[in-house]
Amino acid sequence: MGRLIVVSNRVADLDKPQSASSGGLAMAMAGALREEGGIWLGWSGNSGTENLTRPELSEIDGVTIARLSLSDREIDEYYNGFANRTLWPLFHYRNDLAAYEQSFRDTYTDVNRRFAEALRDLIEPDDVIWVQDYHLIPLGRELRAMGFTNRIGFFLHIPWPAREIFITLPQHAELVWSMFAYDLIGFQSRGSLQAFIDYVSTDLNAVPSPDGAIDHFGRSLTARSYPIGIDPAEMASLALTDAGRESYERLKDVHQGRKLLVGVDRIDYSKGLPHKFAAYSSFLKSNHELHGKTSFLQIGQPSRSRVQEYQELSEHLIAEAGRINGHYGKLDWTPLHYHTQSYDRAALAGIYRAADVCLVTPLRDGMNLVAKEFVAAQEPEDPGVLILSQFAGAAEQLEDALIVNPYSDDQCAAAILCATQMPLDERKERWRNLINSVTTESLTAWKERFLCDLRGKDADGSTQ
Ligand code: GDG
Repeated sequence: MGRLIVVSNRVADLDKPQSASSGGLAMAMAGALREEGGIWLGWSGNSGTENLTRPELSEIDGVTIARLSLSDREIDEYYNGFANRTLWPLFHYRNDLAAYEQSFRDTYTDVNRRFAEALRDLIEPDDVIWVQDYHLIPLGRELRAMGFTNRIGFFLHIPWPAREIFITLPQHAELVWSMFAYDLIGFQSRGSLQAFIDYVSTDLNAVPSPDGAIDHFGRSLTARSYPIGIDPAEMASLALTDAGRESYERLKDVHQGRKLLVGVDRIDYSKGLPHKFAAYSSFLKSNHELHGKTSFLQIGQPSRSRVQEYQELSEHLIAEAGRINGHYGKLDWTPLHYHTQSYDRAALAGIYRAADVCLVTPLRDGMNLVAKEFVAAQEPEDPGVLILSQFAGAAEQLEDALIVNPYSDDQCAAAILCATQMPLDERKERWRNLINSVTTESLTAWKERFLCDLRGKDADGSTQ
């Protein structure tokens, strides 16, 4: 069996697996590669003029890590530009925020070509190549142009938007054309897969077969949904480490006699943080008798702080948190604790375990791993309640959460009330169903399903 080569924008610090800087994708890929072995290529996170075409190689846990540098201009135009100011907002239904600058698009293409060049000397004939996420959509096309006939798969970690949104991207046709270089494309949810199929059937007149095969541009691409998961046993045991117990016990001690609500998000407009604060404010407004009996700890992990919208959001949230505490706080009660710092994963697991309610209310999210991590860290005899946005991919699987529309303050406030009052029997029953789903659709299951489908195709695109 050929080796696995994973390519993503960034590579994680495999030697610091519990570090706070590792985002959802990095955590997921680190777990998958550790089990599988192989090569992981990505940007080092540094700017520089060295290692631009020849990646710096190192070996950790049987995985070869290949790190590329980007120049300052590339970081601005490819990473902060086309990836995070064009595709990210658009794919999260914020086409009002999407910037369409030619230089962004050109540098995005150039950097994808550079990633392909960096791979040229690493690829052997039997290798399977698995490209991750929106930063690298055209990479498969670049590799095909160099003559590689290996099996190449692509997984999109963020939502694929509805056709009406997607076609506002001036280069939509070119982007989809480049996707037909892949043998297999994975989406997080049935909703995202359906949106992609709507596009190819409407704009390309292509009709997918029942198993997801789409023939067009002289190639056969298979498109399916592969909901990403977590390692639930790891999360449960992290909660019981010394660091996990310490954060758990501190919170239990400080919030004795209160219901503790918790939220954990990157500071990103897709995560719906202002709406979440408004919903909590509305809950406080209509439930005076619960003042002093509920506290909300929101962890906001700083993110993409070189992009203006993120700076503005960050300032807005600090002001809102101050407003809520100024309005509702008492001498012995702070209604909202808003922490803009990162915790290591064990501390985070302890925080999840101490929470009575977890609020996961993105306005749009490919999957959302926090929802699954919260479920995995619960105590089976006294589990907390998950409140989950209907617009997170995770809502397709975690049906026993309290599913809400994050745009409705009233609905979210009602869900907070319901969650804080929920009887133990109902909490246990909901949690049993949630943990079943998190355990069955784990990170390992996700990786194995995708790689099995990717490896199960002949190089010419026909199914074995
Ligand atoms: C993208 C997609 C998809 C957060 N704060 C801290 C911290 N985190 C960790 C969480 C979780 C991860 O970051 C966030 O993952 P999400 O899935 O919630 O969101 P994105 O970063 O937007 O991830 C998303 C994901 O890719 C995977 O495919 O689910 O839809 O947008 O693991 O625990 N970790 C630590 N300290 C923090 O303060 N250590």
